[in-house]
Amino acid sequence: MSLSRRKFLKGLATTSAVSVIGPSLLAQAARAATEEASPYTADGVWKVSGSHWGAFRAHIYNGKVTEIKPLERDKYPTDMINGIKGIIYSPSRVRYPMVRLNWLKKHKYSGDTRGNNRFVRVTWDEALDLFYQELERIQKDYGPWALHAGMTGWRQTGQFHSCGNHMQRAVGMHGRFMTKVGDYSTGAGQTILPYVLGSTEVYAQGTSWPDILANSKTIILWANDPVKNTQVGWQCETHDSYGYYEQLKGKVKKGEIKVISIDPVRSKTQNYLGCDQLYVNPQTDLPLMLAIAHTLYKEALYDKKFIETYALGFDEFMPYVLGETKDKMEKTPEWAEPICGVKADQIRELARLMAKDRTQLIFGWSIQRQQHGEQPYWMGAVIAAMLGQIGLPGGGVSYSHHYSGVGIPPTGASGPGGFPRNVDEGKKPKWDNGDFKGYSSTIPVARWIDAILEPGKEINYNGSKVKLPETKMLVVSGCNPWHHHQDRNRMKTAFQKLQTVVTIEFAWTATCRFSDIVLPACTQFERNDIDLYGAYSASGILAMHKLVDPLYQSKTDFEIFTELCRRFGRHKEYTRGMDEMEWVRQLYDECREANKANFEMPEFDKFWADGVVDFGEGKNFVRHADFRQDPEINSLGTPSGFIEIFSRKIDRFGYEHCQGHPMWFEKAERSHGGPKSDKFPLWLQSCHPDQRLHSQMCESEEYRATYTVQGREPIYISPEDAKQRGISDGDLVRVYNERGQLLAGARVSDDYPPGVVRIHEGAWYGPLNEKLGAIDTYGDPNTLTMDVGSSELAQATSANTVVVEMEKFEGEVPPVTSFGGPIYES
Ligand code: PGD
Ligand code: PGD
Ligand code: 6MO
Repeated sequence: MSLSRRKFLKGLATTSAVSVIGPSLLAQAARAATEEASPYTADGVWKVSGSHWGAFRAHIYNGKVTEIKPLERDKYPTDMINGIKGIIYSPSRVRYPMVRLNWLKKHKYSGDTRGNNRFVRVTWDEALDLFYQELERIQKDYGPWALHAGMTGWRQTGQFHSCGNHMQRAVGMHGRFMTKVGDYSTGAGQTILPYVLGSTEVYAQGTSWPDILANSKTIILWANDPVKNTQVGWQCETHDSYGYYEQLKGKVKKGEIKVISIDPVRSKTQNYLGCDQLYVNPQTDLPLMLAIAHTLYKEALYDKKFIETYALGFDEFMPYVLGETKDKMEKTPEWAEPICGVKADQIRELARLMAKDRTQLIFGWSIQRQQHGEQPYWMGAVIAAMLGQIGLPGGGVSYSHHYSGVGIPPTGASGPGGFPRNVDEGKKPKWDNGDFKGYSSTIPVARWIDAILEPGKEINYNGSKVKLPETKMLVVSGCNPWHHHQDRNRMKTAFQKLQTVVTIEFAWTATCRFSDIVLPACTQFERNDIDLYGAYSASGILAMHKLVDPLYQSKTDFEIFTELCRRFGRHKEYTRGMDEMEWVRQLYDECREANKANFEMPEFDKFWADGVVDFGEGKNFVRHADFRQDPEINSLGTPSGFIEIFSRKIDRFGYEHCQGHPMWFEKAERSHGGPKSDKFPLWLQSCHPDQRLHSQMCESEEYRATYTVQGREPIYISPEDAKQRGISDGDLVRVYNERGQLLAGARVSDDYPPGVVRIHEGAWYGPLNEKLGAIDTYGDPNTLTMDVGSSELAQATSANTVVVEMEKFEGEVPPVTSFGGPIYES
């Protein structure tokens, strides 16, 4: 690299479309070959399909799914396959188009009763007419700023029916709307890391497991539970990662690789691997990390040459660590010990171990879903830069190995495209009004409740100002905001202000309860589709055969929005004149064309009949190897092209809680002696569920019964904390803080240390009634979480910054109100 450029930069641095499988040639071909390729019983048929939980064969008899079993190729299927049938046949299915009683009868929006769950059944035509009239009214009386149709989430798999695309294309053909930037998963990480490493990293391919297994001597799983979290994938999951976990387990046992899980909780992965745990107080990883950096520096264990060649800003950062700037505290292990709860000597040992040999840092995402969540990710990159192993096989830092098969050697094949999300090129919405009246048309995703409550407020976001638009109407599809957002009582207050909420759903979630118009979508198991098999590995292409016809009066999202578009004469444009199977075939044919130079793919009919195209083994990949090889030619996407330990750009934003380099900031709430812990001594972590995908599958009755306690969501608690409160395993408990209260069932477990409790996110909210403060009868952790942005930079969710207290529940036990759908009125 040219010295002059480096010096220069250093200076700067500082209704069912296809109802019954008819006698079409296609369906006949599919049936014949599926029967051939799979065990066939005389009294039914087996069909191949796939899901977030993996690929499977489903047995259908008499129009009903009777059994689901993993596809033979899946060697490590998840237990959650057993919950799928219960999604289709859930008592909580949305059966008919429904309109909220008070909204319909009073038609003054009646926000005060929103959430009372009293609904009137209407016809499809009535429901769609109302939906259309409301869109018209909002665009006419207000403008695009008053409509929020931007939220997206974990829609079920399948590239054609990807429901957020359908909703946004159709609503977008009618008029513009406010949308969002970022997501709940990695909002802080994906915003900070482009400044530091030049890409989001969280959604990037990571070093392949064979390289890690062959080269790493130490693996640090930092706030990471991959054995739990790779059970699901954004596209149909192969579960091939588990083969590598198995090998890792063998190497841990033989002492060939040391794995340390830095986590307050003994995770599923730790229990599986039999690896070490380094306990850390919740939300205090930053002090631990700063003390590691201090040790590496003081003991001259860091790679000076790497820092000089590949990074900028070390000289601006180290004075903070050494206590020469800002808070004037030297970040010694002794300084860190009382905050993070790790003994100073242990911190030193850890730093030495990391520097001794090849070390791979692998972060999970939970620690960036907390206040100042940008900081641990930035600091992780700084430690990795100090260790000097970025770009080496089995070294450096990863932020993605627990996600969707990252680390399985990728084949490089192209996956099928999807149904278009946008209005076609050259076309304009019916209401062609782009005037947002000075409001921002895009807001950070987690700030949408702020927009309802404080319209016109200007907030900082990633170097710019965002003026929150006054939302009057929401359209929700493929996500469950009354699961995913924080602080239910605050949400209740906000929803009272809304005029109209339309939700398109197959499960009667709390979001439906707080809506005005609910349209019954069918599940993915009631439609034909196509998917990539293995989101990051691109292992193959999967046919998703419709198992049964849409139940009750449900329709595919495609059909629902075709009918909406018909109301303003744009249905032909919306569908492009194609039906479901024509779309699926086209997506396959385009994919086949894109792959033709490198991968053989059969003609569509054969693929559809076989169920899977397998692209074979992938090739190993080492993250950042090209940058290491030549940082000039393969510069990073950061402003300087180097790793930015100090970011001049961020520094210039002048933010309080995200400054020019990583720093420790105290949280608004923290256990173990932190703020508010005197009143609420327990940290509530709302990790991702072992037996659900967020809120999906909570409606699966029999499966839910395998983990609930007295019909409630479990709260995991340490034996010490349980004893102190007179709580026994299996007791019903009330969990509370200043924001809310909920009922849950106690599970006392040694995996949890004192001061830490867990309720998995996605537990269905079941308020006793729609009033503020009403107890949640099932155990949704977001009844208690705090709704503040991570910092001025990312404005991401801070779901994991929350403390609570709990007690054994005495008194009359209210029934669970979460499940079973609405109260039908006439
Ligand atoms: P899901 O439960 O998957 O959660 O939030 P998200 O909203 O994505 O909701 C998807 C909804 O879409 C379900 O209700 C499902 O029935 C519906 N749906 C699925 N497929 C279709 C379809 O084809 N058509 C239609 N019409 N509907 C469909 C997830 C979000 O939650 C995420 S990703 C994260 S990382 C966050 N995590 C946490 C956390 O760790 N802790 C807390 N406290 N809160 C969180 N919230 C966030
Ligand atoms: P979590 O389970 O919330 O997973 O992936 P993410 O990595 O966010 O947390 C992982 C670990 O972080 C836990 O063991 C927890 O104890 C630890 N942890 C939490 N806070 C701290 C802390 O302050 N310090 C330290 N050191 N450790 C901490 C989530 C990812 O999972 C996402 S975003 C999605 S959308 C997917 N969701 C699911 C799902 O819903 N269900 C399953 N089974 N799998 C999923 N995979 C994906
Ligand atoms: Mo997520």
